[in-house]
Amino acid sequence: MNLDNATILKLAEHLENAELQAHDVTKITNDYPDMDWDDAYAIQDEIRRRKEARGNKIAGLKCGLTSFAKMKQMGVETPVFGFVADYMSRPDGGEIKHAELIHPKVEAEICIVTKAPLKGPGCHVAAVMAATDFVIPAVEVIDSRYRDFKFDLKSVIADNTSSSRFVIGGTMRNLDELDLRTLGVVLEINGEIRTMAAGAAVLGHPLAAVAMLANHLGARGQEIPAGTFIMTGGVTEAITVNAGDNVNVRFQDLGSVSMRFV
Ligand code: OOG
Ligand code: MG
Repeated sequence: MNLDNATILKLAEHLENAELQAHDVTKITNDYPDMDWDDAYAIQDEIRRRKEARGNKIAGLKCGLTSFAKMKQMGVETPVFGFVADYMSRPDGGEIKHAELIHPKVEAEICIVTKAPLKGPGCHVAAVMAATDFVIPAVEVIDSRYRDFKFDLKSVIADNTSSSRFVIGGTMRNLDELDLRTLGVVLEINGEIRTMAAGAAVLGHPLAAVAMLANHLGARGQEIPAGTFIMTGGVTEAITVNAGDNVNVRFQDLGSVSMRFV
């Protein structure tokens, strides 16, 4: 760690305020170029602590920048991990207030809920399969607090990987009824197809992202508890949305997830 505790607390407050007040900020690595990965996750952990102290519950964990399309879009090569909180959840088919956000984008995600704890190091796809209770689709609304959605990995980790809203929908299915690699996803906005992909776009297999998350947490002495909702990361690039947009994502074998930005 290169930042002192007072700076970690200050940056967490700065970034969380930007989230809650929906205003953008400059990339924090501009002012703290020596910041390292542990500093970045320590800032994210402090944002999580602030939310929990306020009574918010952690609703799930997320993997980000796991698909080739997203890595290319953001110009990075390493996945990142974050969390979603209860107040970020919106119902399937519901409304999302655009004015509460800065410059939101939507992305389609294959998600799971675990039925057993997962602990790295050494976690792999088969271990994740054994611990998967069911698969469920979601749409994540990401909203980087950084100006023009431009960041580097350390800045985006500190900003809780741009988490802002999420919508779980469709149908839950058992893993043995699905092939997550060939599972097709079609993202439509206002009835127009904007992007599409298959599950294998996420690290070759979406559950590989969960194994990476378990290994990431394991290196820090933590595990994924049983009953955790986990988002494996956008399968396609993220798409900018405006007020008035109707978003509908069709997931093969898992139904669809929709929302309207107002
Ligand atoms: C970082 C969050 C990425 C995903 O699914 O790839 C993410 C960002 O692109 O702002 O949630
Ligand atoms: Mg995401």
